[in-house]
Amino acid sequence: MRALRVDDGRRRRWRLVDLCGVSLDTELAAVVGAEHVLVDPELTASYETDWTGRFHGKCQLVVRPSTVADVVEVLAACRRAGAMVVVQGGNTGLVGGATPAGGEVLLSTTRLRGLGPVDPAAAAVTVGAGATLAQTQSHVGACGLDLGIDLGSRDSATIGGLVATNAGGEHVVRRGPMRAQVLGLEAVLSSGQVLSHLGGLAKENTGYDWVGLLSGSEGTLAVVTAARLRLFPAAGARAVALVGCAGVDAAMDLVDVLRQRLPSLEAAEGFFSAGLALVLEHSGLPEPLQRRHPAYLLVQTTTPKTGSRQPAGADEELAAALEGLDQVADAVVVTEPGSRRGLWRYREAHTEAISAAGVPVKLDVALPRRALPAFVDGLDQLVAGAAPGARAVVFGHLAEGNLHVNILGAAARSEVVTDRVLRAVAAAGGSISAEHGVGRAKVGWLHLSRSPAELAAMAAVKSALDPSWMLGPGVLLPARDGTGAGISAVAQRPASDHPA
Ligand code: 2HG
Ligand code: ZN
Repeated sequence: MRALRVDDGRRRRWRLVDLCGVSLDTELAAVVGAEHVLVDPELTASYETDWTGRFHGKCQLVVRPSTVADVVEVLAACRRAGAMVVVQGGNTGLVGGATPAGGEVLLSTTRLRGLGPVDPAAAAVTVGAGATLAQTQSHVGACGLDLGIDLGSRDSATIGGLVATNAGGEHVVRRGPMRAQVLGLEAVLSSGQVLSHLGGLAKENTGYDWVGLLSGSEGTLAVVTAARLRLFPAAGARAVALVGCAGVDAAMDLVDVLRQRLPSLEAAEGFFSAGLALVLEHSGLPEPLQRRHPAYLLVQTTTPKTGSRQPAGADEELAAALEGLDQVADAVVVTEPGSRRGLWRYREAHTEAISAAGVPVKLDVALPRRALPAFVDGLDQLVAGAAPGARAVVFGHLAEGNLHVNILGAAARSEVVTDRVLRAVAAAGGSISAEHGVGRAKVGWLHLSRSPAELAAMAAVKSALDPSWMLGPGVLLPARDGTGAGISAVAQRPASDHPA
C-alpha cells in the first residue's frame, strides 16, 4: 500500500490517502476509535504549540492510542502512509521536541496511563508512559514510597516524557536524573517491534541497555509505552531553608559545604535578585527574607522514616549545618509542609513569572563547578553584546551546575544570543543542554557538545532503530531532508568548532 498526497478540499488541508482510498485518519480510527483521532483544528490546536508558545507546527492529525498494541498498529499505519510521527506526553517540554514542525502525525501518549501494582519488596512499580508524575507520586505515596524525581510541572509532565527527555528536576543531587530511576522499559520501534524489558532486576548484564539508550532520545528512536521505576522510602521529615547570599560565588561555596555536611541533602536550588523581583511582581508574594540579597539558595533535606517512627529534628540538623557559615547572610528554616511549599514557590514560580514578563529565549545549560560563578557574573555583558537591551534572568539547580538562562527582550535576535551564550558555555567546558534536551531548539548547536564521531554514531543508531527516520523528524538530529540542520544560519559551523 503506497501513499499519495491529495487535497482534501472540505477541510482545506492535506491528508495522506492510500491507494485503496482509505485515509490515514480512517485507518487510525479503526484502531483507536474515531474520538481519539483528532483532525479538527480546534481540537488539535493545544497539541500544536508548546507550553512557552515559542514552538508551533500544524500536525496532520492527533492520534491517542491506549494500549501498546494500538501503538504498534498506529505506527504500522503511519509507516504504510509514509507519515512522520511526533510523540507527545504532557506537552511540558521546553525545546520543541514534542511539537510538530508541520505535517506529522502527533502520537499523544496521554491514554497510556495505567498504574501497575506497587511492589514494596522490589521497591518498584510499572506505569504507563502517559501517567503524570503527580499521579504516579500519589499512587506510590499511598504505599509509603516515593519516586526519585520531582519537578515543577509534575501535574502535567508524563512518565514517558520524563524518560524521553531524561528529565532532571529538583532532586538530582540525591537521586540522579530520570535515567537513574528507570529499571526497565517497554517501547515500540517504528518497525512495530516491541522492545519489552520490564523485569527490573537489580543486577542484569545481558548486553545493550535500552534504558540508557532510550532515556534522553527525545522520541527519535522508539515510542516509550511503559516504564518500571525505582522507588524509595517516603520522606519521614523534610526541612527547607532559604538562604540569602552575597553573590553566586558564596551560593556555590555554600552548596559545596552543605554537600559535605548534609548526607540528607535533597535539593540545592539557586536564584538571583532579578528573578526574585519578577516572581514578587507576578505572584504578589512578600519579600522572603528581611532584605533583598544578590543570590538565594533554597536547600531541602529529607530523612526517611525508621519503622513507624517519624524522625525528629530535621530543622535543627539543617539550621546547625548553616550555623556560623560566612556564606549565609540570612536564612529561614521551615519543616511544616505548607511553609515548605511556600518557600519553594519563590523558586518554582520563576518560569511563569518570566513568561509573564515576555517571551524569553530559554537556554538550559550545565557548567563545571570551577567555571560557573564567572559565567553567571559575565552573562549580562555577554547577552547585551548580542542583543542590546536584553537581560538574562538566571535560576536553576546549582548542585548540578545546571543554569536556566532565560533572556528577555531578545526574541528578535534569539539565534544570535543563543549562539553567543552556547558558545561561551562550550568554551567553559559546559553542556548546551543539562536537562531539557536538544529538541528542535538546539539541533544547530549540538556539535558544540558532541564530537563528529559521536554525531555519526548517533545517526547510525537512529538509522538502525528507525530506518526511515520517521520518528521525531528534525528533533535532536537534523531530519533526513535537512529540516532542523538549518535552524540557524548563525549556528551552523563546521564540526571542527567542537571544543574537544
Ligand atoms: C525548572 O527547573 C524547569 O523550573 C524550567 O526546568 C526552567 O523555565 C525554565 O527555564
Ligand atoms: Zn530545571
